[in-house]
Amino acid sequence: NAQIPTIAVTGAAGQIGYSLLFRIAAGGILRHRPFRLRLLEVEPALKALEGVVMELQDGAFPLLAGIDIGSDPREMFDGVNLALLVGARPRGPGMERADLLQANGAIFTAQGRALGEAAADDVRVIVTGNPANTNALIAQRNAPDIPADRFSALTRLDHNRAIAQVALKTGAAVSEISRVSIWGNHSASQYPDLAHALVDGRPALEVIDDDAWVEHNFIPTVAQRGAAIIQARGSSSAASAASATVDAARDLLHGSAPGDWVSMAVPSDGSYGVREGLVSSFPVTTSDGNAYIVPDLELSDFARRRIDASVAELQDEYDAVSALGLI
Ligand code: NAX
Repeated sequence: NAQIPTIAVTGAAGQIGYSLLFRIAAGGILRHRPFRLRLLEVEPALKALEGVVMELQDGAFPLLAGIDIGSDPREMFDGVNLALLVGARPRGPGMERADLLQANGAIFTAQGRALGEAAADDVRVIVTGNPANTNALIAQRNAPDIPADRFSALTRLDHNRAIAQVALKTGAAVSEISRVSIWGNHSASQYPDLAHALVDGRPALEVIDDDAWVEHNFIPTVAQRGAAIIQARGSSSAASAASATVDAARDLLHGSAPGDWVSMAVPSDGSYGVREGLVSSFPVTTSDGNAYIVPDLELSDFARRRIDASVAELQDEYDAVSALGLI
């Protein structure tokens, strides 16, 4: 039935997939209408994925109208309205950054092309797999028939981590914290920014009243949270990454909260001096599947330097994948 929306998830047999699929199935993204899932994995992981499908069936989720699995992106992306690109090649021991970009380049050029050929006209694409910004850039550039602004990379986990740290510091409820921003790359160079954030309607920096904490505790804690979780848990953040992926997709389709914004890495339109086309994180409002960069925020010299440094890293990645012929 062509009426039923279809959500594709790649890397569906992985760690994030194991949390993500059940959140989606329970109505985390499309909340009131039936949908289908298309799950893409590499061939050797399809058997494990069959087990996940059995568990999804056993959830008896009322909105889950059907599940297909496969290893051919062209088939799995056929007619999809939302594609969550989670599967990626992790950095192995002794792997140089160029090797990582090349390995992921092979995945995201193929998936970009397949999306361009097969996805529905209204497709939206969110890339969670790392290096997320540059993987999104590669997919986008290999799908020239899909408008560039349909592609984004996930920095919502960083955004949520920033809210959590402010809640812990101030004792405020998460729901009282708004207008937190993540700028730049989803990497340790990102700039988590509280300059415009509010805690219960008051400027967060006034409520916190501790600039040293912001610079020396908040920023590094948010930017290096992924490493801290690996250290503690012995494997990388998965449930929180799945939760953030659901948040990002839900807000993209249904809209960010009035008076608030979210963070997403989107192809730059040149805003805030970020070179046009680079997929960089900005504060954005969302509605009906579109993200709009929040305009006219004032940036301090410190913010400017931090954003420029992270964007320089994105430019390096851009130059590297360009030299490899991936975009
Ligand atoms: P896993 O290694 O558990 O799962 C990845 C899955 O992707 C595997 O099952 C693998 O077979 C599959 N895969 C690989 N190549 C594929 C292809 N060409 N087509 C379809 N599937 C393919 O990793 P997991 O912990 O689930 O993490 C997935 C990705 O998310 C990683 O790249 C990870 O670095 C990234 N993350 C991104 C975050 C973000 O905030 N943007 C945070 C969490 C996470 O680190």
